[in-house]
Amino acid sequence: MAVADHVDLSKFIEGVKRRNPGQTEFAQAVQEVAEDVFDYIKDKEQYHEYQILRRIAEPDRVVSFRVCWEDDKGNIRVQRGWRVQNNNAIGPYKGGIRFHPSVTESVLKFLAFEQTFKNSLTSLPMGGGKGGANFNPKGKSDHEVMRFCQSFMTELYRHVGADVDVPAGDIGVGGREIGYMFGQYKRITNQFTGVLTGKGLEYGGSLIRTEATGYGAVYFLQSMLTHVGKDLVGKKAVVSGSGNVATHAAEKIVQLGGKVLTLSDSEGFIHDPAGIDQAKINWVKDLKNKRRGRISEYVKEFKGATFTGGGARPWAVPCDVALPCATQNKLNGEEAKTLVKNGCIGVSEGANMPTTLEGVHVFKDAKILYAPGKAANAGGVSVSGLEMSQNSARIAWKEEDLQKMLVDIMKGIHDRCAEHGGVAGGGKYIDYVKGANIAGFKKVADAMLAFGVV
Ligand code: NDP
Ligand code: 2IT
Repeated sequence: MAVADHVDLSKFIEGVKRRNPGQTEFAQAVQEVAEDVFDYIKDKEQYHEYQILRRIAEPDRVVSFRVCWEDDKGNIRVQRGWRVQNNNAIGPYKGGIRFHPSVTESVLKFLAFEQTFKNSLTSLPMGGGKGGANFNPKGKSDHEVMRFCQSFMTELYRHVGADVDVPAGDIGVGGREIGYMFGQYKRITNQFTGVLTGKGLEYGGSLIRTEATGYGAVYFLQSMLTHVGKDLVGKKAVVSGSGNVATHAAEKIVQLGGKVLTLSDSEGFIHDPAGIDQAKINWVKDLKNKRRGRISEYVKEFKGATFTGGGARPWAVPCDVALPCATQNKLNGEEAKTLVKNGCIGVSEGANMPTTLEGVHVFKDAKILYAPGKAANAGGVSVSGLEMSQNSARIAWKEEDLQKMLVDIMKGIHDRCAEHGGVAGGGKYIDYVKGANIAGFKKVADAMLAFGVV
């Protein structure tokens, strides 16, 4: 059978850009995967013949809908909501919901595409999806957030379900928002099912789901360091973000003997040369989750720390390891060069696609330990998968058992990346981007081959 234009990487990328005009984030995510997968499939005719990558890069469906709600002053507000169901070859669609003014269809398509590979890597039966809205929760009252979440779910409920599509949290969506959405789903459908993960412990949530993404990113970093005979003890860490993923990544670094120097938000970063210890991390969690404050407030509380504003990022602070845990494209080629120049040996991405394509190439060329988000931050969705299992079986596992499962899953992801990430003549060096892309692709691709052309 003809191989068509599928064999030429640049033509393939051109086609993705042409079919998805203006969707730069989506094209970037597809390109990053295609750069590795094209090489892998070059002598594997079936994947070409069945246009597997082309099909994974075309979401199964994108649902877009209006979300109307009333603010506290009685104004009617209109937002746009989406659910992108990218691929369900290996399990129900699964992936978070993001509420942020920067949310667009392109952003959600990139996230759903990435999620497909990430979920495959976890070894659990989950397909890839993502959703969200261009709603800004900042400065909104609890009741405004509640009305928005209820309105969002009033449309979303018809597209999701415990065996269909199981959303969870992401930027701007935490325990509060999941509670409001779950309550509305239950009310509309009169069903108590595991339709969302990240739920409260009182109503079907799983222990360690809150911590899992940040902890997992550090476990992955630890596995990479172990592979080259090193560990985290005494290592200086630069962390970006100050939300769920960043604070739990910081916590695990401290637990494993490292020193955390920075945290950030969209306004800038704080640098605390004395180290951000557990008590300070608890203060930041409270600031963000309860008081919904800004990271700049840290310097009023803790002497010796500095705040750099204007949206500055922390990558010029000298460190041994770096964990980007904010959002996409917040670490560019120049910043990647600065990290390498300053002696950074390991980067573990808590966020999704936080490094630009140029930055990725800098890390790959420098051959440092570099874990892409789809591998490093898979701990969150993994424990979501374990939450789904517990909901289906109507049981609740113990914390120590879940901890062990998370550690095992992250180790498994590391080893799958290592299996496919070797580089000819590279010795012990593992290209984790290549390893994650190929291992994630293979499972989904083989399932799709089994189904034929559907
Ligand atoms: P949170 O909402 O808890 O925190 C988001 C953090 O990112 C905040 O510090 C926020 O700062 C910062 N941020 C958001 N937008 C920008 C921006 N445009 N520029 C700079 N900083 C920004 O979200 P999470 O911690 O859950 O998510 C962080 C990242 O981790 C995302 O990429 C998400 O997709 C990814 N992720 C999350 C998982 C989870 O389980 N929660 C699982 C896997 C990945 P500010 O308050 O100023 O907006
Ligand atoms: O990007 C992600 O993996 C998440 N936001 C978590 C998804 C999930 O379903 O737990």
